[in-house]
Amino acid sequence: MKRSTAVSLSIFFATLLLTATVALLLRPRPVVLASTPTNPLTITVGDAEVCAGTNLITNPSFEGDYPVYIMAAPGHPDCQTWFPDQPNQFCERVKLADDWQPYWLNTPRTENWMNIQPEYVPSLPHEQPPRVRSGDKSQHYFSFWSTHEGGLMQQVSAVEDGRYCFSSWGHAWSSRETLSGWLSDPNDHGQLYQRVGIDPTGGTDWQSHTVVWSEMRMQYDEFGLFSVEAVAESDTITVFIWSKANVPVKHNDVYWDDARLTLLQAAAVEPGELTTLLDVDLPTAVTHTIGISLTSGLAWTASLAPSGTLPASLSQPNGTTSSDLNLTFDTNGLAAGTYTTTVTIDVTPTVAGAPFVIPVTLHVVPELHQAFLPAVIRP
Ligand SMILES: [Ca+2]
Repeated sequence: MKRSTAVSLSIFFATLLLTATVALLLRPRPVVLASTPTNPLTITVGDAEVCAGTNLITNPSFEGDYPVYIMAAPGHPDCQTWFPDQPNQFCERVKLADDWQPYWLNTPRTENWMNIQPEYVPSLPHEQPPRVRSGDKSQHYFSFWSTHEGGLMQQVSAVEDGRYCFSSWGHAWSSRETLSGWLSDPNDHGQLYQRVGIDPTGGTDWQSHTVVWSEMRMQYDEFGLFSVEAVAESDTITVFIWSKANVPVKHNDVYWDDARLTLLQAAAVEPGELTTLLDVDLPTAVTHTIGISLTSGLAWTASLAPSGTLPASLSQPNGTTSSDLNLTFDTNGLAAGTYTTTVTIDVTPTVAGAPFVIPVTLHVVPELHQAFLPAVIRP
């Protein structure tokens, strides 16, 4: 070998080594953020829904035309408009299923791969492995060579004190490089976790301490079910679908389909109290109706306080469906005065608000003047 050829080859291999070293150093590092959970990688695929009952979610299958998301004013700096005089409401990277709202963490961003706004797109049936569980689409979002924390939410009307169950099927594709079959790499992935949550107060802040979250886990390549329960504290609740990719690998992609929100158990009793005013000279029989409404699987029992001074009776002592319960008493023979008792309605298994205690008061007066009315309830 000529000396010049040997030198050229040395330079060539040195350049090759330098290029490889630089490429290795410049690749996105597997930086794991402080809050990374320690759960092992799990693939859990169930086939049964856990939230029984009527689905209260609008567009639970994440269908629709997926237009560019227009954020409510004042918008967000990540949603740049084309014109500087317009608010930042045009979220070009966010193409969403109808009736869902996006949310995402936007800080810290001290590196360009940190906490980006995920790119939201529809996923279609022809993709492999299957990314759609039902219908024509699922909600897909991803962060490319970057991390994210965010997802989707929806506000839903609720029965206060009702126990709700929220679930959604989801999975992720997380891998440093593109493997055959577009599968996750179990040895080099983004530490991508998923979970679902409910804010029982109906707020839209996914970082609020009031949000009740399911367990989080890595659910790669196959749909698995995430679910959580919470008792509504308002007439609106908010459901959240969440994911967090901790390592900025090439593919941090998330897919969600078939969300369910159901009212598991709730009971309500009306009215909250009963008051009657009667003339002692006009004795009469009185019937009040108490409305009991409850979801299936619950039973109720009703009782009168043993120490009550009002001699009353109930039309039935218990039931297993929504019922009208009649409370009856007769003022014949009652002297002028105030008589009281209490109706207690208990529910099993117990639900929020139970037992329901209804104070009952009867005023028997010597001369019932029209001036008393309509301040009190007459039978
Ligand atoms: Ca779907």
